[in-house]
Amino acid sequence: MYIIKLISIFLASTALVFADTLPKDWQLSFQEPATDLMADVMNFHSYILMPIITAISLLVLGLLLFVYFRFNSSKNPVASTTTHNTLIEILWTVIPVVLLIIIAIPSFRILYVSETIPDSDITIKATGHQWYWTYEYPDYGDFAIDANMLDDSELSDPKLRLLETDTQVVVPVNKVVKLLITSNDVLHSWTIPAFAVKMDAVPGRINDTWFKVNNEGVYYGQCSELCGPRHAFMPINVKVVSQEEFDEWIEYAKVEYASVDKKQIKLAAR
Ligand SMILES: [Cu+2]
Repeated sequence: MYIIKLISIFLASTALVFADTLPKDWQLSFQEPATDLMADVMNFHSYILMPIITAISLLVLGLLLFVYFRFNSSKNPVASTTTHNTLIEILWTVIPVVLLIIIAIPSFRILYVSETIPDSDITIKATGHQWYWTYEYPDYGDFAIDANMLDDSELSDPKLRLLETDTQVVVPVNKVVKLLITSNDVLHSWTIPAFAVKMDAVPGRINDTWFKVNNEGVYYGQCSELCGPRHAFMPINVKVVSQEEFDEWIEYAKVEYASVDKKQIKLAAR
């Protein structure tokens, strides 16, 4: 068990070494978690799944090596004719069942938390299009924001390739954001790895999920449902700011992204 503990500490530490909101060269593990949910997912991975997977792999490798050396034809010229062993057969049925139960309990807990939306402070609606996302803030009036990917020539940092968009989803820090997700054409998926959010955008249907980000910063994700030839070019970019900055941004956004009232245009044309 000591070696399993060492391995799991190593795996957890790799996640810390590569901590950032962007993927890193040679990154082996998750991005730093930005939500409590993602921290739970990472702990589940590092302290339950990885030790079990590692132990099973080592056990199978050990058994293979044992059989290879102990029962090769030079050491064991006359093969045994044994066909059944009740005790071993019961063990190799019961042990995997117990392991699956050990995995299932924390897994279902995380699934329940991710599917149960707490009282939300703000609601955002995301609509997937081939190939960009539109965001609406129904609590704050009638405006919509299109977020298109920036071309390589427009980037401030080459590391942001395929991640940076011209407009950002702005949300306040430490607030429960309820996200409604739908699509205008084909299946897309709204994903931010650091939030543990991945929700399909389905035409004609509204899915919902939520996140509460613990730290200010910019978080990146990409469409995660193969949606067509430009699937890789519809990234997601969430800027998490203080409540004051968010209030200021909302005032700016209401004017900057206001939808054009067609009645007003008609009246003006008369
Ligand atoms: Cu897509």
